[in-house]
Amino acid sequence: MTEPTSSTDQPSFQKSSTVLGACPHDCPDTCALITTVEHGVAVRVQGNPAHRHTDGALCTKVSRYTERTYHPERLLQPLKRVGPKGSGRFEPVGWDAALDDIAARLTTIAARDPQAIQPYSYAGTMGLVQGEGMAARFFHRLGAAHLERTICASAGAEGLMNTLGGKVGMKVEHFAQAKLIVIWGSNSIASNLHFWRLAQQAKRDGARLVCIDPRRSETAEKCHEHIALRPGTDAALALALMHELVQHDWLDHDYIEQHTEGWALLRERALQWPPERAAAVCGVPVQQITDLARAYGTTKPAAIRLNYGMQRVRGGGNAVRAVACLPALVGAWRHRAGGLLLSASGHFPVQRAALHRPDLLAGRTPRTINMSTIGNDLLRPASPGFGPQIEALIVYNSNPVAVAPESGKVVQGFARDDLFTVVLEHFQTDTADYADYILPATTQLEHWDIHASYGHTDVLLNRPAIAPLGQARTNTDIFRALAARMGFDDPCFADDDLQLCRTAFGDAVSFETLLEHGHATLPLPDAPFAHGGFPTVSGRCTFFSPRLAAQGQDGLPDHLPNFETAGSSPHYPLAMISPPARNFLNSTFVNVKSLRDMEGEPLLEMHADDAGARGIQNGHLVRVFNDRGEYRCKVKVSPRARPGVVNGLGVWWRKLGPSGTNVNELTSQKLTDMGHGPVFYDCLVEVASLSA
Ligand SMILES: Nc1nc2c(c(=O)[nH]1)N[C@H]1C(S)=C(S)[C@@H](COP(=O)(O)OP(=O)(O)OC[C@H]3O[C@@H](n4cnc5c(=O)[nH]c(N)nc54)[C@H](O)[C@@H]3O)O[C@H]1N2
Ligand SMILES: Nc1nc2c(c(=O)[nH]1)N[C@H]1C(S)=C(S)[C@@H](COP(=O)(O)OP(=O)(O)OC[C@H]3O[C@@H](n4cnc5c(=O)[nH]c(N)nc54)[C@H](O)[C@@H]3O)O[C@H]1N2
Ligand SMILES: [Mo]
Repeated sequence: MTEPTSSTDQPSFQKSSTVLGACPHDCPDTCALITTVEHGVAVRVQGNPAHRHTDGALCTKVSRYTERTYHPERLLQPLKRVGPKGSGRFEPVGWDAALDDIAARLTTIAARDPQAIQPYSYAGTMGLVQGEGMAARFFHRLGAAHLERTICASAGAEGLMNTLGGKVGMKVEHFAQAKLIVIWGSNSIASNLHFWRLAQQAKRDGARLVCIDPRRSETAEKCHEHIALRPGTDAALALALMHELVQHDWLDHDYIEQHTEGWALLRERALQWPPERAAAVCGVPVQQITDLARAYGTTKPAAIRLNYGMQRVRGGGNAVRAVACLPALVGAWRHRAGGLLLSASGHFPVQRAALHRPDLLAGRTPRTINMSTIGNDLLRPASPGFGPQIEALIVYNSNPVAVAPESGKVVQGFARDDLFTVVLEHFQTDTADYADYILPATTQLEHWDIHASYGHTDVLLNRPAIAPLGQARTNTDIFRALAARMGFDDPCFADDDLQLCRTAFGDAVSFETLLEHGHATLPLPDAPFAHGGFPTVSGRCTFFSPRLAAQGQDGLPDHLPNFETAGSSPHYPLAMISPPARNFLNSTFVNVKSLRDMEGEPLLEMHADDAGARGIQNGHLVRVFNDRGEYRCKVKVSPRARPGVVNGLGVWWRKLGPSGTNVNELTSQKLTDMGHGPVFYDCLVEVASLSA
């Protein structure tokens, strides 16, 4: 592993001590951690009370981090496949033998065409170092194919980019002073707990909370109002709100005049969306729309917490655009507790070029593969348009066999005998089952890292609390070792992890502050757009986007119906969404027993009317199916599901489900209107009882 550079940076193995860290998980909260270590063993992980966003509190998942770290099934030595792909049969192998063989295989493929080598990674850790820190340098030097990292947020990111100019917005702490909070496509209690604490504070101070979500989530039931719209109809709702703002003149004309562009055109579009039209599309009462419009038009300050749940549909980018126009119309940005937050990550001055070293490409421009269509792309033969067949896959920080859409295809691709697959992991996941080599990686308690956040605006440093378990090595060290074996001698491959931490923000953040406190706050204005100054080309909030128009797209936001809308298929009448389970994080933590026990088993929530019509009773084992595949689980007849929509929660490990599949057996590889994102929540199914 990488040696810490000075004795003060050594993890303490002797006595009881506490170590400052950061939660690595893909969650907007990016908490500051304090790990208590006794005799080299991490005994407790707690939230840091000195970090205002964490405020001493952790979610249930991460407060059990030691259970995950010391899990008896943790991978502690390199493994080589001995059974057929997918059988999960491996034998231990030494690091040198594994790395020599992997380097030799990659060298042979690269001699033909390095683009046949595909990295595949996402946000198993959000750390800038163990994420792409050394990996990007390795793959750039190699000339491997690029990966378009679309699986989560790219539609919304493009929507924001084309409206506000980037992933920027309100500072989360100011939500506590808002008088109206619209929680839009977010189950904050499950996925953004520290924001929910702020919303609670606002509620105690008299704020009204409105939740817009097809599911009656844990969050929706605690808000004053829940608007349970059909999946993929958010743009229609937003346009109807604009209609009402115009009709009642609840507009901030001065703000619109000075700080926006395209209002005349957007006004015309909005006037095509009377509440009655939107109500029919969204499947909600007209009055809910008019009431929300009145509240939004007349309450100051009004804040919108948008989340990615509403952009996993065909029109996801347009929907984010429509919602992101609202604060400018009422001048909500004037107040620090007004405006909108989807992601704050654009505020961070990450020194990507210094960290990732794209210059190592030396003029080469490898092809790009979209991670959301990995199923199709693994099965694609060589062709002039596509380039070479994918011959090798290096997976780290991701579990694509469980999380990528249309798993039937993904599994078929991973099962290819002529594909060489290496998986860097903590556990033998569904993906690891298909590897030729599994390499054991360190967890956050065992390595250095540095973190931005997408839900607040602080930088966090993570120190290693304990030595790597077993033979586990850091992601960075594994890529360094491969680089050495492949003769990559650029000095950047010698950078250790502490140097990479320093490189990530350069001089933009005081590293001394981070070393001392574990966190540092970016110097940002409280109300970033009170006087306009959006990071768009014009500096204005772009209602009409010249950029989109130049791409031949609609320059205005519009409602784009789902690919798979209820009523469009005689065979599959139910819309299925598959939002996160509270006690899992995507597919991470599914194998932690205490958390899995809390979730119970894979469940499909179904409204009583839909269940009754199919003779399904609570607890029945059912088949959920469409033309792409089939998934078996138990039904929970529940008012959390609206009529016509079923909720298949969480991303379970396939091998822990009753039929060895999960919800992604049913989702499609179609892509969103912007950002080439997946459409997990744009999916029709039918459900049949297996218990009757
Ligand atoms: N506990 C936990 N926390 C998590 C995660 C997790 O898996 N578990 N995942 C993390 C990740 S990767 C991300 S990207 C973030 C954010 O992840 P998100 O996917 O935004 O997760 P949620 O906040 O649960 O919001 C999803 C909500 O959107 C609703 N929804 C589904 N379709 C629609 C729609 O068409 N319109 C509207 N208005 N709502 C819709 C769902 O019912 C759900 O309640 O959360 C992170 N935090
Ligand atoms: N049906 C459906 N599918 C979905 C979603 C949905 O809502 N519905 N949500 C989507 C979203 S928002 C996202 S972000 C994706 C998430 O997809 P992924 O980013 O693949 O997330 P995880 O499933 O959590 O898998 C991350 C893996 O990384 C590993 N890991 C963690 N830290 C490290 C490390 O330091 N080193 C190494 N080598 N490995 C590490 C973990 O053990 C874990 O197995 O899933 C998507 N899939
Ligand atoms: Mo995500």
